[in-house]
Parts: sequence; C-alpha cells; structure tokens
Amino acid sequence: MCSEPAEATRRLFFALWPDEDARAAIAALAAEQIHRQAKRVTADNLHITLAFPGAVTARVQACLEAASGSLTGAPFELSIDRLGYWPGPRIIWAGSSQTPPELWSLATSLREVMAACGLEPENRPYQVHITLARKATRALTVTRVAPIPWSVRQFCLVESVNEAAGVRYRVLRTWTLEG
Ligand code: 2AM
Repeated sequence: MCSEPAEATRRLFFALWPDEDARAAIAALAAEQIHRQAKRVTADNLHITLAFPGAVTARVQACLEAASGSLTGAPFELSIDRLGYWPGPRIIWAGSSQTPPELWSLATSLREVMAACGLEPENRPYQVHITLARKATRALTVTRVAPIPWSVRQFCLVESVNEAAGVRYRVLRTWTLEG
C-alpha cells in the first residue's frame, strides 16, 4: 500500500527577543538566583513567547510571515521585575508585574494571524514569561527583583531546532513595531 510522504514541518513561535543589555541582565539574574536542582536556559535562548504556531508546513509559514508583515503594533517599555515557579511544568520564570497593554495587543493580533492561516487556537492560556530554568523542583524564595528595563521595538518569528547539544532558537524574521 502506498502512502503520501509526510509534509516537512518546522517548529515555529513568535517571540520578543531581548536586546543584548536586557539579555545579559536576565542571564545574570538567573545565574545569581538559580543555583541547584534546575536546568538553566542558555543566555542565547532567553525570550518571551508571544504565540506558538508549533509544527507548520512551508505554506503555513509563508502565510504567517505575510500576515505578520501587515500587522500594526506600537513599541513599548517592559520592566522585568518578578520571578515565579510553576510546579506543573517545573519552570522557574521571570516576568513583569505590569504587562503593558501593547504586549497583550500584539499577542492577540498574532493569535488572529494564526487563525487567519488556518491554525487552531492554542490550548494553553497565554502567560507572559521568560523561562529561566526547567526541571526545577521548588520555587525560589525571591519573587521581586531589581527591575531590568527592556525597550521592545521588534517582534520575531523563531524556529526551534533540536541539536545534539540541545534545543537552539533561530530567529527567522524580525518585524519592527512602528506604532
Ligand atoms: P516555555 O518556555 O514556557 O516552555 C519554544 O518552545 C517556546 O515556545 C518556549 O517559550 C515555550 O514556552 C513555548 N511553547 C512550547 N510549547 C508551547 C505550547 N504548547 N503553547 C504555547 N507556548 C509553547
């Protein structure tokens, strides 16, 4: 019996990619606070996911890119000032005590982009976070930290690539938020 070859897919997500200063400060915060019993995310991989299309074909990727290009969004200032722990996925994360409305708008617009490209809505609720460490067995005692400023001027489409050394995130496209 013959079967169609499975169409190739790439695992994609939309993200905010920190500038070098913010990235270094977030990595330093993680190194300072997370010592044991957790696997820290490498500095190069630190990001905020905006929306998660997951495994998509080249045709869907092209649709996502075209639709993202015509999206309008304003730049905004983000302050990373919180640490948290989710016992289910065993993640230690960093976040913001005040999420700017522009970030919610961008995340919502990208869900509309996904729907327009025929993708199902995500089944996990959106929570703004930067995963700092996985396989964490307990929460940190510190929950408020000195604010790390991050001027958000762009968003990106990123590919998650599995390599022998672990997962690597590759930025495929960047769009400027022009307001
Ligand atoms: P996480 O860090 O909380 O695991 C690449 O895997 C990025 O996509 C990560 O930021 C990851 O979030 C996020 N991600 C993975 N699976 C997801 C899902 N099913 N829904 C939403 N985001 C997901």
